[in-house]
Amino acid sequence: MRKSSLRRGCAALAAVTSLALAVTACGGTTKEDVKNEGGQAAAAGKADPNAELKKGLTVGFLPKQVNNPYFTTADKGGEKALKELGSGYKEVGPSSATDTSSQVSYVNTLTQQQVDAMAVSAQDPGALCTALKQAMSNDIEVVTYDSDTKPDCRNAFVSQASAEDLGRTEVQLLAEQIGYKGEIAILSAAQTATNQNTWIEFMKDELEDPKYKDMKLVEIAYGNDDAQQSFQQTQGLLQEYPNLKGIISPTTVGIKAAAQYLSGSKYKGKVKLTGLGTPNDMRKYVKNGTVEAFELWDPAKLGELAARTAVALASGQITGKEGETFTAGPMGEFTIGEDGVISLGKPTVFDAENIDDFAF
Ligand code: RAM
Repeated sequence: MRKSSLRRGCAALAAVTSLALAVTACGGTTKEDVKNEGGQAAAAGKADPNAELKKGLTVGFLPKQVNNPYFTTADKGGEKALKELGSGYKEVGPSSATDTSSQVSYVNTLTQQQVDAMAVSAQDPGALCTALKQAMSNDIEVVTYDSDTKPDCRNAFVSQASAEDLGRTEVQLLAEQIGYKGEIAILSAAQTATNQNTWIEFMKDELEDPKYKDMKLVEIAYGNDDAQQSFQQTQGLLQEYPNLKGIISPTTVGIKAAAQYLSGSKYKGKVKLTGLGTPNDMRKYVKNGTVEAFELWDPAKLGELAARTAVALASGQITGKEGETFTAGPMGEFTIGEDGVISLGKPTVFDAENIDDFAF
């Protein structure tokens, strides 16, 4: 048995008293106790690449937002992998991509429920740290996927692609479409989102290159991964900047809403739009000439890799240190990079030529 009776006692205590108090009272002893029970490699804090993958674990997925189709696809990928591995899956999460406080409550609930691991897409880099550290001190493996927290607040981050690549290529895609000239804007998700903010920093850096000297970033708007807000923000950008030539929306909700607005307006085909979208959402806007090209990774594969990473951590195959390797089932071998980052791979650029080859 992986969990000690002492740990169960602590969880019971956590259920009747404040979680913070219970965790403080039980934290260290419980963790060591469980680690010693779990095997020598784990007790010594070392990965054992030959450790057998455990079955019967429970992994809780906590996306930024449960009613976002991108996360539905990602988390289903996690669920499928866990089923194949003989472990259990649950998903909890808020319905708004700006509800940071309820994300904290969900982390605490998963900790109280003694899941073996959690996979979290963080709405804010710092806000979840205390709760995630409490989870880790209760011997729960914490994987972030899609949107990271700080490296010391989780065991590993499963990244969709290199953040630098994503930021730079989105600028390159738009620049080609507008002939390297004119005013551009960004329509992002929530103002706190770690993933979008990281990509935007690389976009700004890319724009420093002299080849973009005739392009000007005039505004970064936030649609909060809400369809209506993103639609209104797009409308607002075009009212405010009548000479706007292009928009980058690095969010599946934002790009879809922006495409919807442009497609029904006089700007269709004139104001260019690129960013990160799903082929299923964007197909009709590519076919009707609103959008030329955009990119994304396969969200289901991201969820699958998050699940397989969580199980490898919970089984002691990896600890999240740079240089460790593990086999993620049919996805092949992955090596953990700097700061515990595991990268899914390169994104795909979709356009009229290839969009019908993808169904997610
Ligand atoms: C939205 C979310 C998610 C992001 C994708 C591209 O669904 O903001 O975090 O990775 O877009």
